[in-house]
Amino acid sequence: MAFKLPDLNYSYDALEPYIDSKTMEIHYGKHHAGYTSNLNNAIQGTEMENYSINQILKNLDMSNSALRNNSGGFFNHCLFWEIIGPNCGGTPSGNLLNSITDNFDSFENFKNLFSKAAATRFGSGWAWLCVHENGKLEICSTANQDVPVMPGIGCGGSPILGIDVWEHAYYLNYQNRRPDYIDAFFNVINWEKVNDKYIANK
Ligand code: MN3
Repeated sequence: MAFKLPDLNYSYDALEPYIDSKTMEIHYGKHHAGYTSNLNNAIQGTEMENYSINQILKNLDMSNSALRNNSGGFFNHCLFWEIIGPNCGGTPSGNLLNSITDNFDSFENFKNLFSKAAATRFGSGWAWLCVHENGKLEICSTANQDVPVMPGIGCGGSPILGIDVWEHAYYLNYQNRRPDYIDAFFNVINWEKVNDKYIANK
């Protein structure tokens, strides 16, 4: 069963001015579509054709670079489109806010730490907020399309929030100003979705 590019639940221009329409069009329609078809090519004719994306990631042979890059690229972007949206931003509430306060002292401090992880990831990659099974939250970053749940990544738990810091995610609008893009990203985070993921994975 082949993986499919998931529907985007908002229009390309819905996240303006924070994420511009052209970036959305290329990022979703070209980059994510490319990871999806390359993932399907990488698993074709193998037993992984019947695996879920989570099974593929958790059992990954890290030396298989085509599968590593494209299973990660597929999964990471699925999560990314889900946890951002129009009329979002602000601060989390409920269980997630309590947990962020417990783990990082305050939302502001969490925001600083997460932004720093995203700003200091050298080259291409992602910064993450992950939850462990005991409810503990962790901020980390990964290179390229690596996912925290891949074997031996050393960045634990399940990702519930991620920011794509590949240049393709921001360069048209922000050029080399990655910190401005990171600031803007906080205006499109769908905290309700992140809270749902927190509850489902802790
Ligand atoms: Mn991307």
